[in-house]
Amino acid sequence: MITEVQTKTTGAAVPNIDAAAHVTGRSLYLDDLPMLDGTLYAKIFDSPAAHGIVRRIDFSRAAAAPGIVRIFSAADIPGANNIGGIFPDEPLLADKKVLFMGQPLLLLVAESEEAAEAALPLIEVEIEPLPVITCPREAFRKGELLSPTRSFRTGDTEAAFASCAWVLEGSAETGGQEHLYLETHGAYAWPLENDSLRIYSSTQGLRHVQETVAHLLALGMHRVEVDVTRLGGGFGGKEDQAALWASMAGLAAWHLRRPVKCIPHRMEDMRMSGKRNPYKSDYRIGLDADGRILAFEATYYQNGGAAADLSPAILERTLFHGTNTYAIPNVTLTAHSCRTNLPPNTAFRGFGGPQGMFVMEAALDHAAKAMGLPTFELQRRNLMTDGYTFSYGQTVTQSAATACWEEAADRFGLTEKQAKVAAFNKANAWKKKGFSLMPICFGISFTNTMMNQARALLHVYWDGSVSLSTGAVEMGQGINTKMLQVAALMLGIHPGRIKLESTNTTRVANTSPSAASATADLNGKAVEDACRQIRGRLEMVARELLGAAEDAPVEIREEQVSSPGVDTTTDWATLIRTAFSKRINRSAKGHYATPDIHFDKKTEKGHPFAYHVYGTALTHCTVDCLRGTYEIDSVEVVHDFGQSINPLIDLGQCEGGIVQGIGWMTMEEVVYDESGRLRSNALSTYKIPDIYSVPKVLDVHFLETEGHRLAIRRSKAVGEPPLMYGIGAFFALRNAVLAFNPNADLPYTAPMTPERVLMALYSNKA
Ligand code: LUZ
Ligand code: MOS
Repeated sequence: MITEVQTKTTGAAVPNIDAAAHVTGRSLYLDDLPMLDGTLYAKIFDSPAAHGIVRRIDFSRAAAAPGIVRIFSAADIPGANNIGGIFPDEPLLADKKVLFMGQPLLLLVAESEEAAEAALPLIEVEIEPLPVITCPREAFRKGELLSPTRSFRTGDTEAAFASCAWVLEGSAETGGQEHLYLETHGAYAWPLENDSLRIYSSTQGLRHVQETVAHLLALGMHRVEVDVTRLGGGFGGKEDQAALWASMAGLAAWHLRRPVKCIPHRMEDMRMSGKRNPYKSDYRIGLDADGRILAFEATYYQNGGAAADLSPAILERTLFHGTNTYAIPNVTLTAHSCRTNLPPNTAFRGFGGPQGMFVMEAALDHAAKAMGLPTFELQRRNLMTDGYTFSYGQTVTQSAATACWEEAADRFGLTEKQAKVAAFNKANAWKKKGFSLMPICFGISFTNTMMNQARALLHVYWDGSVSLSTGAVEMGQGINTKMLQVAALMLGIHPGRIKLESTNTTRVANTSPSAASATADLNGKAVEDACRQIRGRLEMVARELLGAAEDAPVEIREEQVSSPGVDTTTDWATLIRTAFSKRINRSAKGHYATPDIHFDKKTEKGHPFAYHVYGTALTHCTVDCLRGTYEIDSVEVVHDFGQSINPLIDLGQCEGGIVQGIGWMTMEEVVYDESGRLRSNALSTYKIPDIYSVPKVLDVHFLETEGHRLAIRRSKAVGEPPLMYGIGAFFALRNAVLAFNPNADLPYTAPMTPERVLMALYSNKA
């Protein structure tokens, strides 16, 4: 398959530059940093109650325990006791009131991690309980909103419903999802001279960490340097929430003037950190007799947890993706961000988009079943084409929705496979197969226009080697390899000459988080800008060196510098040494801000996305109807990568996203009990996909396409969109259950765990 990928796209199959270090264990993660003498360890004491008033907290015995250096409480914070990003509504250390189980109350700092852990049970706390809310609908009924309700509207749904041949309504639910980055959260803070700190953080968002720590300590941001080499995964979990751990380490290092490490164990990380927002939603869909959707309404109740975190932004993306890839003339979408007594939920690959798309797919499936049509017929009839205007005002251009769909149906033999599934189900009493199609459409850009900017810093050294810093964070997604490719292509030199530096706030400031699938586009275009500046200066030097005319074009390719019609070349190293002797600047700072995008939150209209990414997945599964267990037989995809700059890396992102999406839709079940306690608090109780649950066939075909001019080298963003193919697994499984028991009671509630499947197989709809 990889050979096919290579020949079918323009990109180079440059291996991930981290690959060798990863497989030999030499890549450096936060906890691999050499330890400074005198390093202390910080442990968080977190709330044992989900909601209540702190009546008494006594840490005198813990403070006297061996190895304890100091215990910090909210009173020790010199500046703002806040880690909230969008709203300042989340204290670093709770004071009088706790809002979720796992909320930090105290910070223990000790000479060793063991000493800190040993002292934790010596802390005494009395919390007067208050009522605990875990359900977003209940929170909504009680007026507990994290941010104002938002609505996207186009056309007139009420009038349209009156003229529909079919109107169906119902509810849909999706669960949370634990990020389960292989590397947990963490930070290592070093006090520096002149009232400064350096923080090594496992974060996707350096700016938020820098700002939070600075303001916590009542410092200017210039006194806090944040450095990131790489993360062992982020998936959105470290977009904003990394600020907690960095603030803890920073607070202690600041007071004690010693280096402090704060890295949670897996169960602490799972207990204290937020996850993908669960949603409960209602929908109403209206269609004409031919199955064209005339009207769609949805109301989303987002489970935000106890503080806003990124939930209001996530809510916005739910609205943007509420109609997925369908052209619907009349739309009303309403979204509530609801405050519950759970850890604040946060960004997770897809950022509210998958939650919105699931509701749309549930409504379509509901309608198809009522009309006696295969769901894919309704999906196909409603695919949007160029000229459709989304409820938020952006008009579709370069839609690849139909192209992906038709190619998938053709290439993977939809009609034959449909017949095969029917024949299998006829021949087998206790095993049933199901399949589904899942078309996706995902908008690329931060929905907050301001965030769509990036910078890069490039130095060419005396020997012609190159140092490249960007605002992008490498978290396993291969961003550094892509940035290196962009620079090598732009400068016309061998990739081996270029080194990607750590991400550091003193080299590239005011970064947007590596998120929104936009990191390669934004930072790559900033790299292009820096390279263009350097090339412009070098070309003047080259003309002189080659004896070319003042306006002659100069080529730098494969390290050779030439000019058409000039009978000589020179090499890159010579060019650079000459530039040096002529005292030409060989450093550049690149900047990029996505053009053409805007959004007006008052009218809820605009053009928020640089472009959209499209694709279609065909998913097959087999259910064991005695046991309720199942297997995903195949996921076959036609995906719109544009002109992939690195098909190997993009394929990896696609495969990983699909498996993560299937996990969310099928086996990953975040469970909090009524007291707000996380029951799925370890890998023994929270099941993520393993090698056995990966689809046995995972075939990703690259759509032949032009790409988009706002995508880096026309290579479209790939981080998040493939996750939503996983939604297809839910509907494939649902169809298999219905093949066994057409009267099964099977609400649109994800995840479709084996337990749910087993109960449904032998259930009866009232
Ligand atoms: N983060 C963010 C994101 O702040 N805004 C977004 O639109 C977004 N989208 C996806 C992932 N993270
Ligand atoms: Mo909620 S537990 O759906 O009111």
